[in-house]
Amino acid sequence: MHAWPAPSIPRLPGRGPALRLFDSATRQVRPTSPGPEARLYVCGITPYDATHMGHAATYVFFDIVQRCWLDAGHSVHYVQNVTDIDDPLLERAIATGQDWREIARRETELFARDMEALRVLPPRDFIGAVESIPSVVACIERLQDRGCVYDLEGDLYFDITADRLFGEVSHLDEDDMLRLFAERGGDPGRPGKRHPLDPLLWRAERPDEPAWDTSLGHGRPGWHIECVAIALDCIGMGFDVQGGGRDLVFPHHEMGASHAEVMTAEWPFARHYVHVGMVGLDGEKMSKSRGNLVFVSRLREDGVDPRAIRLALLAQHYRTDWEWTPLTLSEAQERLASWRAAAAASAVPTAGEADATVERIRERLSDDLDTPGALAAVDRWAEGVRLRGGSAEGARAVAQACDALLGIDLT
Ligand code: 5CA
Ligand code: ZN
Repeated sequence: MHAWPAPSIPRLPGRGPALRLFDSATRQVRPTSPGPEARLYVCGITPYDATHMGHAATYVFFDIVQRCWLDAGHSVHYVQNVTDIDDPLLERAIATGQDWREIARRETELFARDMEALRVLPPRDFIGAVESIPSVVACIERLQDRGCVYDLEGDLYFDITADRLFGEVSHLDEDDMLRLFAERGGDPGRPGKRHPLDPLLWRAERPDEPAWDTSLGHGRPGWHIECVAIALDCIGMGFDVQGGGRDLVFPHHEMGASHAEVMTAEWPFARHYVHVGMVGLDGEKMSKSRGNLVFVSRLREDGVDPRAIRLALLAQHYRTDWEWTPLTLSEAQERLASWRAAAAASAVPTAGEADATVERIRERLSDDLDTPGALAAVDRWAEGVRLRGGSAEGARAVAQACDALLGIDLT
């Protein structure tokens, strides 16, 4: 698949500090320690509807991860999947009478336009589930060689008892696992399974469902193995960060780690598992199935500046759950106007203050992506310029840092 065009990023003088991030598996903020090339996998969309603020928050925060690594002197190999075959897509196709492929194509294209408008750096590899079917099949065959796959009426399941470390990502007790598994696409009650939590690797063909002819028979991939196959193909075991919204901690990222570690007999799948809090509306998680959505594309159509949308997201700490309200957007619009006014100012030289602001942005972001702290530093600088004036040189330095680190172009 083709991702979207990359925005340009100014290079800042000096280097940013090492990025520290909260890892769900070890439940602490730890330094990331990438090699010259940092490896990032973020779970992508299931393209059956437009990009809502929850999706946008997830991709904008991982965009900050990438920008921090670039600023710290790493190159970044960023991989993102598109779950372009799965139950929700087929259900939407039946409900609307459209072809599932056409829905997936159209919504993926709209997502790319939204990401471009939000100045999100594109992944180097942007890979659909359908195009990764041969890799998925190879992964399932490797798991079969390990003796941890069983057949139930043609469907293939992974035996979670093969993984001694099962639970290492989510640390949930079994009751919570069972509840979340049922809520998030699992089938704990299916008769004949060895363990209720065993996840589906391969789904045999059903009437009126698409299927692919493979050495495993006629069928389609399960969900978790899709991300494992794509990640291992593109960036291999032990990559730096696997990311997504918090709804993916269990079962998706738990199962992915389990599949990959049993398959390769290596540990870990990812060195950090990083999760963005849920964005809600009216007290409920924003989701396609609940229908309580604010879409990026709708706001753009209404003429909202995408930079204000981005600033509205960055005003939250990525780990907290929060609600989108009209005030979230109006505050971001005011902030954007104040920053732009300061960036355009050029009077008394106060370049020192500008340099301190740039260092403060770097320092706040490297501390587990404290975007509210980084935004407050720019607010203080803009307020200083408003009260006392500022130099053109200082304004350029802060504007470049806003562009490079926060993805906000103040021109
Ligand atoms: N295709 C799978 C991942 S492999 C999937 O979860 N697709 S999705 O379209 O449902 O979500 C895309 C990304 O947005 C995921 O990382 C998901 O965790 C995140 N996400 C979904 N809803 C929200 C929300 N309300 N708040 C924050 N992030 C969300
Ligand atoms: Zn995924």
